[in-house]
Amino acid sequence: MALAFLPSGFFAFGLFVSGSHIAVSRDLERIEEARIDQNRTRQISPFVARRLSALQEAPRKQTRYFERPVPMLTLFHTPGACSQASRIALEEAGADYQVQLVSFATGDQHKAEYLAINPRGRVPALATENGILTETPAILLYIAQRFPEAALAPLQDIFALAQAQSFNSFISSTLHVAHAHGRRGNRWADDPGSLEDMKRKVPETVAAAFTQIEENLFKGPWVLGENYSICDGYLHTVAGWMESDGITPTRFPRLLDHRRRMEQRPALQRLNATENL
Ligand SMILES: N[C@@H](CCC(=O)N[C@@H](CS)C(=O)NCC(=O)O)C(=O)O
Repeated sequence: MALAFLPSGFFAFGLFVSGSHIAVSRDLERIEEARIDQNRTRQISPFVARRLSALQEAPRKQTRYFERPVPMLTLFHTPGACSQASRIALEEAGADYQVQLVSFATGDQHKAEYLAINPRGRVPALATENGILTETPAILLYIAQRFPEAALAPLQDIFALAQAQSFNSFISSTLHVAHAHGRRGNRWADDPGSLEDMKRKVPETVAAAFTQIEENLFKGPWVLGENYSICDGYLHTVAGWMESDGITPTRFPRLLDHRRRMEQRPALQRLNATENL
């Protein structure tokens, strides 16, 4: 895993090549997919279009007989934000990836360079050789499918996979939105009284979402039962917001146990030890 900072390292992604290698034939398949996708991607961002052109040029200029470096997956991430869930999944997958830090303190998410990556101005975004992905549940599923050997989702069981998606969607569309009413109330209201009212309601609405997880959705010892999955890193990320949302974690003993289990996982320990982000 590599780490870089915005904005100085911002355009590094366009040029960066990882130490990982894949067979040329697989690479060419990806280039072909990227070519098919190119028109659509161009509409999203000129930055991505430039990246795809570089990809198309690359195999002709580089080796014919050997494996060649491919662009590294790049996660646009802000410490403490929901992008941590994607970071945990990449680490659990053993992926070769780099992190580009997006600083909310300096408003990086609203700058033109980042809006070219994600026009919604939010993290996470994951840059891949096929284009840029946003929205945590989609990124998590992509990682699970891209690294099937890591067994981060029940890919062969359509019902269990739908349950995983159901869980992640609940976090993204209900729990996270309730949490955002505390700090990002200005997405929905301007009146100071309305903002205060939304903020006051956060401990109640976020706790209601955690109650649903504790009592109904969480199977234990992991979210989906016996097997760890992409849902666990996502749960761990948002459960880490409890204290700042005015919720006492001991109200949710199963989730507290989950927090302890997560902290014992080597992937999380690696992340905490290297950057403590
Ligand atoms: N639905 C998106 C939500 C992403 C989101 O709201 N990210 C927050 C951080 S947790 C963000 O980037 N906020 C920056 C801002 O609102 O300016 C997802 O699940 O990925």
